[in-house]
Amino acid sequence: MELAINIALVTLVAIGALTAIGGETSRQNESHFWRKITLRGWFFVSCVFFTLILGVIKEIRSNAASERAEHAQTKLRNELQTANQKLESASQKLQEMKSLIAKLEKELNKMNIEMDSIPKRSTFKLKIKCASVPDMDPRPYPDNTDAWVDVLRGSMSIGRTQVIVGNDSPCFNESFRIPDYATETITLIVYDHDRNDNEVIGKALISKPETGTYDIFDARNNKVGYIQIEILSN
Ligand SMILES: [Ca+2]
Ligand SMILES: [Ca+2]
Repeated sequence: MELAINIALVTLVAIGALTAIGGETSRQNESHFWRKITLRGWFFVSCVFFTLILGVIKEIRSNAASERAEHAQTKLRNELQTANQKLESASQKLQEMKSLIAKLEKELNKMNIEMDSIPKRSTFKLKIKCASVPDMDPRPYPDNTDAWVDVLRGSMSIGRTQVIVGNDSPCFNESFRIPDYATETITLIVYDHDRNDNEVIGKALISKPETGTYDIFDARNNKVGYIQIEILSN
């Protein structure tokens, strides 16, 4: 549209100029103003008038275009400012999230360390093999000890062996399942079975269950014998 107006303006100016220089535009012998103007003169006046109209239209359009451009620029500037504010807010949230993740990682590492420090629980079989015990039934009672063993995991009773009658070197060869074991002490309480009661011979304390021989201590903490055990997988 602007191009068409410019071409029209240039054309009108050229036509007006050619009209003005192409012949007389006024009559010198006519005293009345309007009658002084010749037909060529009126044509020239028309060209000037339309040139003026087109010039005004062009200026109005140019001004409107400038206002639109300024408005668009202001809008873009506002949008850019809003986008920058959002970017800054997002950046701040990102920093907060990074710090939260770092804190969570630290907590997770702490929990992992704590979990690693918790003893792993396992289940295994403990076999009571042979033992050596003192003679708890000296004469005139029937000679030799009638031994049996009570098995405990911590304070929990696991089971007991059969009585081996009249033998100071009894072999039990009985296995017991030790469930959910962590760090509890395995206690083997060795008894002598008597007619009316069970006489405690002593205890073997096993803090770390391994196949081997463990000493039996009486109530005065004197070593009175030993007992052999074997640790088997579940
Ligand atoms: Ca006895
Ligand atoms: Ca006995």
